[in-house]
Amino acid sequence: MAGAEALVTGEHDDITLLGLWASPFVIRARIVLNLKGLAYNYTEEDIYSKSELLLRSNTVHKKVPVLIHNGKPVCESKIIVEYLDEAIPAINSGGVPILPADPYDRAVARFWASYVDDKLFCTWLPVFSGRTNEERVEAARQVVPVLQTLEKEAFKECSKANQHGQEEVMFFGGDTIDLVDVVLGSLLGWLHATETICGVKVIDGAKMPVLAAWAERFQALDGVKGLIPDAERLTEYNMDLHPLLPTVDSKKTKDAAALQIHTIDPSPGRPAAPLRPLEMGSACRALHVEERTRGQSRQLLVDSGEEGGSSHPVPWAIVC
Ligand SMILES: N[C@@H](CCC(=O)N[C@@H](CS)C(=O)NCC(=O)O)C(=O)O
Repeated sequence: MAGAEALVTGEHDDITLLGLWASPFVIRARIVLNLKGLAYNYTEEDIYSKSELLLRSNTVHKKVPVLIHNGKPVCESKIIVEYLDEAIPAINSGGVPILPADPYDRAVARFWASYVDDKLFCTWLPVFSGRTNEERVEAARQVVPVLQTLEKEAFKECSKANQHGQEEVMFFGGDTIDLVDVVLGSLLGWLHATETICGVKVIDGAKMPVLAAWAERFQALDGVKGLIPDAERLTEYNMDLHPLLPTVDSKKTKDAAALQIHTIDPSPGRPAAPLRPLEMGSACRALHVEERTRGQSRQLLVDSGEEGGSSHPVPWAIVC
C-alpha cells in the first residue's frame, strides 16, 4: 500500500495549503505543518476573487484554509490540525503530536480550543469589523476577561501546572505545545494589533503575566517565528478592508447642504450621476459611509444612521 507508506514517511506526500497571510485560521495550519517539518506548497488566495481550486475544494464554505493532501481536500482549520496529527504522524525529531495522547486530556484541549474560536474570536471580531472606534474599543475591552479566563483556567487545566507543582509551565500542552497553543497562538498577531487598531492592549504583562510570557515563548518557537504577521501590517490591512466610517456630526447632518453625495459611474467616459438624496430627517444622527469590495465590483454603503434605518447600496459614490 504505497499510500499508507507515504503517510508514515511523509516523503511522497503532496501537500498544498490554500491560504491568506492575515488569516489566523490559515496560520494555525501553517504552524502545524512547520512544527511537523512537512514540506508543502502554499498558495495565497484572493478571497474576493477565489481560485477555481478553492471553490471546488471547499464547495460548502469556500473559505481558507484548505489543505489538499494527495489530491484530497480537508477544510476547517481545527479539523486540518487534527487531520495532520492523525494522518501524518511526527516524521522527524522536530515533529511533535499536537493532540494530547490521553482521551480526557484531548477532550479538555478540544474544549478550550473551541472556547478560543467561539468566545475569544467572536468577542474580538468587532475590533476588526467595527464601524466606529467606539465599537472597536468596546470589543477590545470585552476581550480582556475572556483572555483572563484562558490565563487563569485553561492554562492551569491544560498544562496541569497545579498537578506537576512546577513554578512555570511552558505551554498549554505542558512542556510541549498542543492544540490550544496552536489555536490561540494563531490569533496573537491580531491580539497584538488590537493596540494599534484601537489603542487597547489586550495582552498586558502587568495584568496577565502568565499569558504574556506564554505569548513571547510561543512566538519565538521555530516554526512559528515569521508566521505571525506584525501589528503594523495587520492594522494597515484592517484599515483597507474596514476603514473607520467617517461620521458626520448631527449639527452638520441637519444641514443637508453640507453633505453632497454623488455617484461616480465605474465605467469610464460616463458622467457622474447624482445619488438620490438621503432623507435627512430629524432622526438622522450620523452618516456612515463604507466602501465594500466584492469581487470585481465596488460598492459604497451609505447608512443614514437612523435608528433601524435604511442603508443605500450604490455602485460608487463620493461624499463631501
Ligand atoms: N471556521 C473556519 C473559518 C475560516 C475563515 O473564516 N476564513 C476566512 C479568512 S480568515 C475566509 O476564507 N473568508 C472568505 C469568505 O468569507 O468568503 C476555519 O476555522 O477554517
